[in-house]
Amino acid sequence: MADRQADVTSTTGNGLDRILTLEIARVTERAAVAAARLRGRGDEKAADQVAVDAMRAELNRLPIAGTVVIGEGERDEAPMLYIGEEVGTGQGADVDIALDPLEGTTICAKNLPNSLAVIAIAEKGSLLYAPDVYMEKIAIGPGYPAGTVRLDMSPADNIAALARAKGVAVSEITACILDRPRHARLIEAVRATGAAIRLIGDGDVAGVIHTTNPDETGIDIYIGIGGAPEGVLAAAALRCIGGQMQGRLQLNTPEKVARALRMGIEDPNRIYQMEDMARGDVLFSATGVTDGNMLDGVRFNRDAIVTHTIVMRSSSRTVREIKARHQDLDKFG
Ligand code: VTB
Ligand code: MG
Ligand code: MG
Repeated sequence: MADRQADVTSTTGNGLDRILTLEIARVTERAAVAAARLRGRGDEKAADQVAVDAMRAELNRLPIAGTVVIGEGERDEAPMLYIGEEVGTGQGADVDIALDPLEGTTICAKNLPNSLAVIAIAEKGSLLYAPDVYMEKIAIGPGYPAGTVRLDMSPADNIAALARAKGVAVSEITACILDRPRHARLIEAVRATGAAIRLIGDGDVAGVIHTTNPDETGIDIYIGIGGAPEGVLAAAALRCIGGQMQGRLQLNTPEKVARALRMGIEDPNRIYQMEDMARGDVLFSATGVTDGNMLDGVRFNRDAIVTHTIVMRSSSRTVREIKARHQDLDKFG
């Protein structure tokens, strides 16, 4: 019996236990439902807080000895799910966890598309321990030759290379970029190529994931500077679905360089490949909070709460979509 239990959560052999693949769906489902109750109420902090509380409660039921390595901020700054917090029952595999209980708090508060509850679980030591700074990112979906896009190429060259690899005109490429003043030059450079831009208010984890299915989402490439934690989460997702991504931390002050160094980052200018940000076996789950291009938001029906989740595992490259009808409504408070 003891052996059996150990087996259920072992990280040996094929990586993380596959049972967790389905278990983590519950974690994002529950966070998404909590946040969705506050959709469109204009209160991002409240929505974020309920998502954090809900995610933590469900996470602590998982048979893992988990450590949050990408979380809601460094200790003392965030009340819960801070970097270094231990989660899970403590009985089970030692794993690292990256999470964002509500990715796109503003989107949720305004009830705009693509806010998500997200989590990634990986073998100990296999996620990039990134400080909460900005990261420059570039990502495309699967099916292109390795190195098609690169952070050390100009935006115009990247768009041209992608169009060539896809076999379409540059004008048929759509880039997803966060709508920020810091991207004024990037936006200008991409527009000058003739490509289209989907400007998003927030939510670049979704932006990166959307590149994996351009037929459905209309997005071919994600470019620009967003949060480093969101970069690691996006890399974890792409490891499972397939695709290419690079990231470079924006360590532009001595204080940030020092903080990164304390987290083990010695070269502040390093370009990280997707595999450097999320190695080994990785499990990823995202549940839609608001309606989006890939996932529906939570529905509160009379007799059930309906959630839409994508769960995946890198070692098998399995991608599952789970539409769940939750009828035990008390569970969600
Ligand atoms: C992005 C986006 C997030 O932060 O990472 C962004 O994906 C970057 O920060 O949803 P700024 O808002 O400061 O530009 C979010 O918007 C919030 O986590
Ligand atoms: Mg968050
Ligand atoms: Mg976020």
